Amino acid sequence: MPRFTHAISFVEEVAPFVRLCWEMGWNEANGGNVSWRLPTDEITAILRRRFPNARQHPAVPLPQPQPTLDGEYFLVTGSGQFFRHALDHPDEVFGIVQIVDNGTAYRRVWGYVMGGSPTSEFATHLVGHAIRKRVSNGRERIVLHCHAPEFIALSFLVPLDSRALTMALWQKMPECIVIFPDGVRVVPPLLPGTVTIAEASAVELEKSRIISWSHHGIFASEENPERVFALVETIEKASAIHRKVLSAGGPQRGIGQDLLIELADHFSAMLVCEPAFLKDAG
Ligand code: 2HA
Ligand code: ZN
Repeated sequence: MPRFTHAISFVEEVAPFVRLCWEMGWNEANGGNVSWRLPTDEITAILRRRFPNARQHPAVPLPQPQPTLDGEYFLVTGSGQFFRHALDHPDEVFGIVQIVDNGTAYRRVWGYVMGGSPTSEFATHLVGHAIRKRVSNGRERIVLHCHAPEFIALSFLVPLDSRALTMALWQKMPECIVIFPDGVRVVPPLLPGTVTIAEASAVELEKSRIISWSHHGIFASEENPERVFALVETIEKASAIHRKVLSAGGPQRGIGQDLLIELADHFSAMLVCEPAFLKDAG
């Protein structure tokens, strides 16, 4: 495959991952969305240099003000856009917006060339960004929402309970407790794109980078496209193993509590936080 290039380095970096999400079967048609909080100095320099005559767009009010994100720039997939088209039509699939007016509105600054606007889930993404920016001291910058099939399947098979889901996944592969010690936090089935699901998600995002929108998909926060992809990939792999095990009659055993404790100790330098579910269970 020829290397993908783009005038905006952030589009060049994220678009191949977005396309890969479609290839993985995680983002059919217009399913899913991604938003990336860009470093302000870098993106303003790029926009000034590459698009000096960009037109000023009007401010659009946000349903939930986010004062801690005022002034921030976000690269966001457009409403109704297909992940499959990320490499062929990046200027349609993606746009860049800036949060303005003390966090009460956004305005488009680049992209969405066929018209359009950020994803219908943008308000929820901003809730996620505001919380995870604070909790991670600014490390986490990108939110990815996918309809990962094995992960969704589990919401029909296991209790809608954060501990039960997390333990089931941790017990399937040694990597899991190391890669997501914060666990997966479950949000009940709620209407997508609403303030209600955003508020329920906010409660869980205080505790983990990863939430399950039950019967709908995964919503995960990380530092950059590579890392958020790897996080979802690992969770989806463990979900597939768990689903296979359930399909074969259910687990006869799992990676035991002692080995989970050893794993968390041995790789403690790599963990983003203490594995709270493990400690509570022990
Ligand atoms: O279609 O995935 O959650 C976009 C979505 C809504
Ligand atoms: Zn969705």
